[in-house]
Amino acid sequence: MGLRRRVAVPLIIGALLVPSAVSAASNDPRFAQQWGLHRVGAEFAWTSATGGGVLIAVIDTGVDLNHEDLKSQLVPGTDFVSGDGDAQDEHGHGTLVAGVAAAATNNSKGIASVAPGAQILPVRAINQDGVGDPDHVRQAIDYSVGRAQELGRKLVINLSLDGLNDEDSDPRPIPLLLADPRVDTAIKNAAGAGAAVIIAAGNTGQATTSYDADRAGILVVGASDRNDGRWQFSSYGPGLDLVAPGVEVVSTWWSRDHGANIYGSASGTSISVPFVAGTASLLMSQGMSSAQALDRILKSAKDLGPPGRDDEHGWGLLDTAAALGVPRTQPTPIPTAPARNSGGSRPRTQATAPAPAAPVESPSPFAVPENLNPPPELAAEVAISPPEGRETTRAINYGSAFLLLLVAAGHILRRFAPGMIGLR
Ligand SMILES: [Ca+2]
Ligand SMILES: [Ca+2]
Repeated sequence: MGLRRRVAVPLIIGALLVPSAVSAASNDPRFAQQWGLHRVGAEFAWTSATGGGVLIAVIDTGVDLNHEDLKSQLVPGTDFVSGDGDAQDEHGHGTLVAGVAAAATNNSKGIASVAPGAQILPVRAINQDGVGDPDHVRQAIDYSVGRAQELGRKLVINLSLDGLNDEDSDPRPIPLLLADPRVDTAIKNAAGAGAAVIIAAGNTGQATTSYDADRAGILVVGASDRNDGRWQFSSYGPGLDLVAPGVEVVSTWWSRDHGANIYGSASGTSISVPFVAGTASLLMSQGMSSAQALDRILKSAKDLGPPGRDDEHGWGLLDTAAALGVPRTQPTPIPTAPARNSGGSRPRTQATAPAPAAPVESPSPFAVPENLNPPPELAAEVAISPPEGRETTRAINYGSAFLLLLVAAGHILRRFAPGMIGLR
């Protein structure tokens, strides 16, 4: 194989989820399923800030502009893929990312988010196949800076994108986005203009080097699991700044085949990034600069692994509550829409039906390796770039729970059935 330098959205997507219990902190029906949100203590942070006045640019596959749990959160964005100004998601990835950061919260629909008072700027730079052009990403970054200035908002840029393996480079550096000089320049210009830029570490599972020692205003985020360990496919190394929940994270979703207002679960460093982007938004809404916010995020992270910074976990696990200086006591409903405790149904299972992430061979140098759409026959495979740079690709199949979940049939949970498939 020759050089393959593309951008990937490191994510594995699950099936639709049935609603779950109601919480005192939020009446969003899936709130109880949001283990990642609880792990970082976001609901406690809402007592201090919700992100008002901050724009989170989701530079991705677009966002479902009509999603019930997102549409109130959006400001008009654009589309650098088709150039038609319509940032509608045609893949699903961007909708998942957007929901974690800033889905409408306490609206009795769907999920809660880290920064419900922030607004989302949807910018489509990755196409329906998960493939993008670095120049589109560059344009999207520049555009986001301009939009934030136009709107008088502080800016956080969510880049749940990653270069796929640069096979001429061993070890692979992170963030590989900086390998493209156009994207590198745009990111650094944005950071220089006061934006916080949050980038996925990638899902290679490999040790990496750091691309660039000078990453002021930029954080590189890996994925942690429910046990607060590094997710096995989360890239790591000296370029990693911290980790955030990235396994079976529930969020808003879009799929061409599964109707409107859907939800899914996702695993990957892509879905970790918006936890950090949301937290940066909370801090910046309190008047911090991006530099101050990112510094606070690192200093308040919960140390994991060997004491102090280490290459597997960076400075540790994002702790949104600690970053905001808020104790993890009984959360208070966010002020905009008081929560009500209506008793709710029992939590239901969430079938994680990871969807395929085979990196798509493309003439374009950027790609998203996730395919979020479970095929109609209810079986899919997930491909994850393997550790050690081998040419094998781990594949995961999922079972037939998908439609059963659609009818909320109860406690149905199909776990991954591991398999192997060779790709490229
Ligand atoms: Ca909601
Ligand atoms: Ca540590």
